[in-house]
Amino acid sequence: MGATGDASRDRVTIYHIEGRRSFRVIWLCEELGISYDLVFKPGDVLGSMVQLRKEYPLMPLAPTIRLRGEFMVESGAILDVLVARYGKGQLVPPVESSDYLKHAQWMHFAEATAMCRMATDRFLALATGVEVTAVPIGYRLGEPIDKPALVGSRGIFDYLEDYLSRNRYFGGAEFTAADIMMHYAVRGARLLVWIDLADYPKVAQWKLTVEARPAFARATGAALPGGADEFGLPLGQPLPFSPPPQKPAASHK
Ligand SMILES: N[C@@H](CCC(=O)N[C@@H](CS)C(=O)NCC(=O)O)C(=O)O
Repeated sequence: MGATGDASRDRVTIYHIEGRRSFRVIWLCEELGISYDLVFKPGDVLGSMVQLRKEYPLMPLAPTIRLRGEFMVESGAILDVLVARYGKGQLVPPVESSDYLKHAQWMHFAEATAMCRMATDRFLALATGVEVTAVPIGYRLGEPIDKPALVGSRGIFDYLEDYLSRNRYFGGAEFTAADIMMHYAVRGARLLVWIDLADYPKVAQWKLTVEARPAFARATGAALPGGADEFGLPLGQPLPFSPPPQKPAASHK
């Protein structure tokens, strides 16, 4: 199936909040050379949220886009539409390939399982007043399989590490939109559930690889004009959650 949209004629309006999921859409547009306009208030996360509510009060989520006069939410669906319409076969494996199954899985896993389960762990911690590392840990790879446990944040990262020990990208052999979807979940895990990528070297290496892409740098410049902190959030803005404690510096005898 070829692309049908005209990326030189269409412009995507992206309602953006700095450090939030709208970064995915900006990064994808930079990868594919899609023209876009950003609507947000630089340096003012709350102001950007209020502006978004005024523009699309029905479901004011970041990202929201407007394309040919229509509003749309859900980052994974937005990426699918932009890739199908303007990608000319880029950022998605051929439908008949085995990589297409991987790509499709991770396109959905990023929100439906990774972000969902990590947010569940965080909200459980907030509701019970304990540190996020004190909530029940859930199922982990390598544990006895007859032990009843739901999948939690660390089980997710065990799975990512296992997958990336056998595959270069979440898209399979090549970088795809699934890597853009998963990047937000991986980067957010440090603040959301205090996952330390030092424990997941394959995931850490993949993150470095995708962040080295020129389109990632261009997207970061556009999405976070005042600079980003270690969590990918705008510098100088209040953090939404308490950050992980600093590890004591290694002592050298
Ligand atoms: N599954 C949605 C999640 C969108 C979402 O929750 N975005 C956050 C920012 S990262 C938001 O708009 N939060 C405001 C709210 O929850 O009201 C997606 O992937 O687009």
